[in-house]
Amino acid sequence: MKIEGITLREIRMPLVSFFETSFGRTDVRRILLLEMLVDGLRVWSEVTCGETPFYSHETTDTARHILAEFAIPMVLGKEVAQPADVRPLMRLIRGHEMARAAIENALWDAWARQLEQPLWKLLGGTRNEIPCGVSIGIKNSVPELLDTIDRELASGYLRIKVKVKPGWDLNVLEAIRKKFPEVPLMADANSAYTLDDTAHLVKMDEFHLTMVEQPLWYDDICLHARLQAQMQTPLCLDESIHHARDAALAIECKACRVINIKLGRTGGFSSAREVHDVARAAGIPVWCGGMLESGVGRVHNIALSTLPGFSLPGDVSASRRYWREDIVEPEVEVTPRGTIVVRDEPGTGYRVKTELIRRLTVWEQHFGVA
Ligand code: OSB
Ligand code: MG
Repeated sequence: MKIEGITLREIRMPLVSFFETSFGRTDVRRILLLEMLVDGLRVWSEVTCGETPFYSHETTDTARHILAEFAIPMVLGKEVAQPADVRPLMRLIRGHEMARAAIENALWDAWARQLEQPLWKLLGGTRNEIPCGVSIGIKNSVPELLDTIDRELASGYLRIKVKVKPGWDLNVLEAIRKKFPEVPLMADANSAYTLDDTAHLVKMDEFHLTMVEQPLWYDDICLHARLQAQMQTPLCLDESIHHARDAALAIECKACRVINIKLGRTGGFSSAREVHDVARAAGIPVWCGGMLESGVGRVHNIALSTLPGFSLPGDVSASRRYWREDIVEPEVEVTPRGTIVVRDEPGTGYRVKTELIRRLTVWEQHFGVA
């Protein structure tokens, strides 16, 4: 496969409603898309970073810088036999997994289309229908949150994740449990607590949550083990897992009992699959996290979620939860049983709406053959 050209584009897409976490609120997404020309075939991927360096160090602007100045020059004009072979070409880049992931993930789609096979099957996927949950942000009031949960459950979603932070946690979980005693429920803190909050966090045990996600520091693995030893509720790591060796360390020191795998945060399909394999060998269930992706990133998340270890509902939900109009067709839909049926067509199985993307584009930059 020869990488003949790459185009970077930033598109702006307003969310249907704001999304708030312990680190802030997002109303409009600034999404970086990558279009790659491989052996005459055009394929797309999404850089899944946020606008701010509050979830990870990567932002829309740093990803553009790293891709344009470093990653793209390392791969442009190069030939690779398989998508994973692009990783050593970029090995000098430390961190910036989301930027590098966009290059590898585009190649996966190209490879699958060349082989006329569905991407999910090439990855080793074993399920053709994936279970879906929703991630619900911090709202202006508890009644507003309860109404949102009601609506999402009516749409069929199989588990509810709510965002928590000091001041929006035990009170909120208590209100949810009063109205929805049995719903599979979890809480994501995005690193809003420290070990000094242990006694407070242990109180979450009474709400029989399926897990608490990343309560402590974004860059910590093993101090989470001290909290896990005090809590009955399983801990799940998100922010701090970038590679298979992070997963191995977390499992070895008993820092978590579940792992959230994000395709961008782990650096692309091959690294995400390595994290999956380590977790699976240790009997640790995984699920696919989301980054408020457009359809381009979302359909890659669907393919990843077909691997056998993804036994828990992920944050991969329908296009309409985020966008008035998504940039892929068909749009991603969730069945009344709370699942996404995986498409059995070459590549991702979705087409990219290039005309709509052109209208949403705020800048573009071409490298090699345009
Ligand atoms: O921590 O999982 C997270 C969104 C942006 C940044 C971090 C996270 C999230 C979500 C939303 O929880 C998941 C989604 O619906 O895409
Ligand atoms: Mg998270």
